[in-house]
Amino acid sequence: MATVFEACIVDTKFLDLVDKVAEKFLKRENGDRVNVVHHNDADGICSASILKALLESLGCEYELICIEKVYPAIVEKIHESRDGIFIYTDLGGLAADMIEKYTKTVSFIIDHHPAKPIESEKVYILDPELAGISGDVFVSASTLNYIFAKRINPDISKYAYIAVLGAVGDYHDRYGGVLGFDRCVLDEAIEFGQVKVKFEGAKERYYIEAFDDFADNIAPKLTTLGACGYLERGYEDAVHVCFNGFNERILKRVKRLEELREKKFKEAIDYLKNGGLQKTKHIQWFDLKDMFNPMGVKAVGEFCELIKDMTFMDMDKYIIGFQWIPPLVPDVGEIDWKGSKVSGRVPTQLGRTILHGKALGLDYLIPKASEMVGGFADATHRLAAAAVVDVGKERDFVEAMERLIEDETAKNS
Ligand SMILES: [Mn+2]
Repeated sequence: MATVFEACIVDTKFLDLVDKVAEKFLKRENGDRVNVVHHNDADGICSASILKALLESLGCEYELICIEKVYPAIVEKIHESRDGIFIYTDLGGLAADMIEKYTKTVSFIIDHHPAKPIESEKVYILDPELAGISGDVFVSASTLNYIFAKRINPDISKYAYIAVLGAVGDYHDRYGGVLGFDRCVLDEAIEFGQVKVKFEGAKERYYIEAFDDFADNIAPKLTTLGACGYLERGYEDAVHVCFNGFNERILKRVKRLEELREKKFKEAIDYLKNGGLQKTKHIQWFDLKDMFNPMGVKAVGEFCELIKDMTFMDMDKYIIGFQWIPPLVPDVGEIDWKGSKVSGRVPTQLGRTILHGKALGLDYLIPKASEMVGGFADATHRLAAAAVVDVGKERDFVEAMERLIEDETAKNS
């Protein structure tokens, strides 16, 4: 039977990929335990929730493992103590080689970030980017998981609204409304009476019936639970919320975490204004070390975003922030590696120069610079990017990035 997706899409390369990976999964999943490794923001949490619904419907034994970043020490630790098969979701697209190295059985990567293809009997990637479709614009990880899960069990359609929440969590409504495959899933959610659309000026808002609230109010709370509340396992509440809505206890927790973030961000701004902000020719950077503890490392990215246009910042310099990765990962245990998360952002003015092609984007600079100091880039876009490096390599990273910019400037002059 043709689904709504097939009916409206000319190029079926992506749907063929869904079929191929779903078949591989069904072949492997018989009785095996399934370990779901997912990201800790709203999209990652919604992805995990959709997979949880699928795995329960199949009667699988499963575990949800929430992580912030993919790096060798954590992947090794996840695989060394677990049997069964693995699904990495909303992360891992660029880490297929690393994941293959530690996989004894089979790993699936269901991600919408840029991915590196791999020919392997152990690792299978489902990623729209590998079919020439932008995962940043047209397919959230939760939409992708929804399409995958529904291909295996059509009953998953009762959770279409969770995919809408994830897409909004990743700001896929930034052009006025969700697009592409996100839109196909939205249409299903509307058809099944789960979601209604409200038009507000030039923007659509998605009203989620089960929550009696809008997706753009709900999704940030899921991210707060998962990211600000990472070390206290707030993501477990967030998964619960996807199926049951908020209750008073969880709303209180969200509020407390929002207040914690506000206090920590104020302290960090004071630190930057009082000598914490360092400058090179093209870069302004800072190292927060464990200043944001007990918040997860998404915090440094949100912080860069918050300060990027503040008056004490230079309008024409790249922004690089570092935050230590907590050595104790709640679902995984103590990690035998000291890492620092790198967040890159740009002030709006420099952003315009980059979009006009007159300055290098972070999608080039961050992966290159992290490679030069032995680190790993993960999520990379032109105006926002992240990586991990060894603690102690922060200054080397900034110098490497500065050299890359200098080389480019010399080429063009
Ligand atoms: Mn995502």
